Amino acid sequence: MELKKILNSFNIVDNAESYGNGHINDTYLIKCTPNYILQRINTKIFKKPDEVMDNIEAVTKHLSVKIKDEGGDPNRETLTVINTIDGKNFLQDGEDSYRVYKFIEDTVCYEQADTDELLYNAAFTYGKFLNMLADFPADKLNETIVDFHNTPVRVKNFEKSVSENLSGRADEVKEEIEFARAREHEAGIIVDAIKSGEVPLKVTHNDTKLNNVLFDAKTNKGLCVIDLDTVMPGSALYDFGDALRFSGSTAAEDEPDLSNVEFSLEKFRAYTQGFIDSARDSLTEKEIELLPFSIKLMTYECGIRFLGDHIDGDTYFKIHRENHNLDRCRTQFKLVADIEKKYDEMMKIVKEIISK
Ligand code: ADP
Ligand code: GN1
Ligand code: MG
Repeated sequence: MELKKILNSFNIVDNAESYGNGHINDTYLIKCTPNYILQRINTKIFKKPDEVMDNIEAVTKHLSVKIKDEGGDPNRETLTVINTIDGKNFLQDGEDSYRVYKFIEDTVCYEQADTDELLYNAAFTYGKFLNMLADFPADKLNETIVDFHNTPVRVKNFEKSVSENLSGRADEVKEEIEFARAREHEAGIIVDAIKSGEVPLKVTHNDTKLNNVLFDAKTNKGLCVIDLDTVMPGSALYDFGDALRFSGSTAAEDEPDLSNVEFSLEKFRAYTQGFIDSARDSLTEKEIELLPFSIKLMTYECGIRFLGDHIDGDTYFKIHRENHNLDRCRTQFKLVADIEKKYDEMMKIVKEIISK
C-alpha cells in the first residue's frame, strides 16, 4: 500500500522521512502537527505482530497509570500507541504490518555514552522501568521471540549456521568461531540460575541499548524507554548485561578499528551505580553476584548472533556495508576478552557500590 494510504488509515495526512538507527524495524518520522512515528514492524522477525502490539498496548497502559500516580506525564514518559480509524492497534497490509506512536518531542537519543552522568541516568531509567513493571502480570504477555536470551539455544542456532554455512563464509571466520566455541560451556549459567530459582523471572525489556531510551533535551535525564517489542518475562540480568554490552564500550558497536574498543570500568561503575540506586531493593544476592558475568554473557550472545548472521548471509540484522555483521561480532568478542581480564576489578566495584 502506498504511504499516503497507510497514514490515512491512522487518520494522519502528511509526509514521512526515514528516522533512527534501529537494526530491526523501519522507522519514519511523520512531520505534521503533532508529529508521529510510523514503523513497519519486521514481520520476518516478529512473526505475530498482533501479539507484539497486544503486549505493547498492555504494558504502556500499565506504565501510564504508574507514571500518572507518581505525578509524571504519561504522554512523554511512555510510548502512546495510535489506533487506526478502525480502532486497531496496528495496520495489516498484506505481508506488512505498520504501527504509529506519538512522537516524543524535545528528546535526545544517544548512540554512545560519553559522560558518567548519561550512563547513570540511562541505568536509573531502565531500573525504574523494571520497578514499574514488577507488578505487571507476566502470564498476560506473549513471548514475542521464543528463547530470546536463552544463550544455550543461541549457541545451538550458531552451530547450525556454522554447519549449514549458507554464505560460504565460515572458512574466513575460523578464528571467531574458535573464540565462540571456547566459551560455549558458560552459556547456561543464567538460564540454569533461573531454573533453580536463584534468579527470579521478571517482566524485562530485553533490548536495553542506549538508543532505546529517550533523554529529555532540557534536563538530560532519562525520560522514556522505547522499543518495547521484546518486553517479556526474563531476567534483570539480561537488561543490565545487555545495556553495558552496548554502553560500556569505548567505541560504537560496529567500530571497524578494534584498537578503539575496550570495556570501560569507569562506564561500568557509573551504570552500575545508577542501576543499583534504582533497582537495588528488588535484586537478590545471586543477581548481584552475577552482574559482571551478565555483561560478558550478553556480549558473547550478541557476538555469536552477529557472527551467525554473517555466516547465514545477513538475513536478520540490517547491514549498511560489507562485512558489517562481522565487524559487529569482532567488537563484541574484543569486549568479552577485555571483560575477562577486568573481571576481578568489576566484582570489586560491585562490592564497593553495594556496601555504600
Ligand atoms: P528498532 O526496533 O528498529 O530499534 P526503535 O523502536 O528503537 O526501532 O526506533 C528507532 C529509533 O526511532 C529510536 O532509536 C529513536 O531514535 C526513534 N524513536 C522511536 N520511537 C520514538 C518516539 N515515540 N518518539 C521519538 N523518537 C522515537
Ligand atoms: C537489535 O532493535 P534494536 O536495534 O534495538 C536486536 C537486539 C540486539 C541489537 C544489537 C529484536 O536491537 O536483540 O541486541 O539489535 N533486536 C532484536 O544491536 O533482535
Ligand atoms: Mg531500537
